[in-house]
Amino acid sequence: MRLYTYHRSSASYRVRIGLEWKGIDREDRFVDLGKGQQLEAAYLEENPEGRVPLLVDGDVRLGQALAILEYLEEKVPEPPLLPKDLAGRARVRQLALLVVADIQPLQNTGPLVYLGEALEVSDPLRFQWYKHWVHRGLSAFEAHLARDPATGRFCHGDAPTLADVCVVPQLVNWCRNAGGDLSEWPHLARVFEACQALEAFQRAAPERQPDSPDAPPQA
Ligand SMILES: N[C@@H](CCC(=O)N[C@@H](CS)C(=O)NCC(=O)O)C(=O)O
Repeated sequence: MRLYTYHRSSASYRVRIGLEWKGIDREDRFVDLGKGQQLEAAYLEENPEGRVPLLVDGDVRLGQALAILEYLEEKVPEPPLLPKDLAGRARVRQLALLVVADIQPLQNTGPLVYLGEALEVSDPLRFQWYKHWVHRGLSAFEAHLARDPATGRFCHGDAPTLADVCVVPQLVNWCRNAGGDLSEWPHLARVFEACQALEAFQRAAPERQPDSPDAPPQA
């Protein structure tokens, strides 16, 4: 499989976690969002959405991290990232979508750059926008974890699911951009710690990717 990815992309990070969790080998192709490579003709040829991630598996070519993760789940069911029961699967998808549909798009590079360059919104106001929407979304996520007995060591039960796969990159992004404090969200903080102890999550981390300036030297 070939993954078009960028070390700082939280959507790519979700897919990297899924691939690592399932032990699926991949070949990385790096798209430098900092240099705008996602909007260059060569990449738009690969993915007309102009975003990462993109997974290519033979004739299958998929953008949208959640669609990719569901594809991987069906192709390589073990170890699973969705629970066995119908209600559990729906809850996990709800939590995943809270990040994928309601938080990340409002703080994504493209819209933030547009706010700055086209609408001339100042950096402090753009940061206020970022903090407002991410904080609101993560607070809703925390409320779900706090009130639902299905929450376990992880977002749903005692094994990671797509909910953890989606929320961890968003939390890493929050820590990087907004000071690193998760103390107001104790359930999220606990789940985050449980995930970060797992090798699959560690191997998928931004600073471990070869395109990161913090990457360890390659053998
Ligand atoms: N809904 C998409 C979002 C993908 C996305 O927003 N990717 C970001 C990086 S995290 C990107 O490529 N941004 C570049 C841009 O918006 O120009 C998914 O979940 O895969």
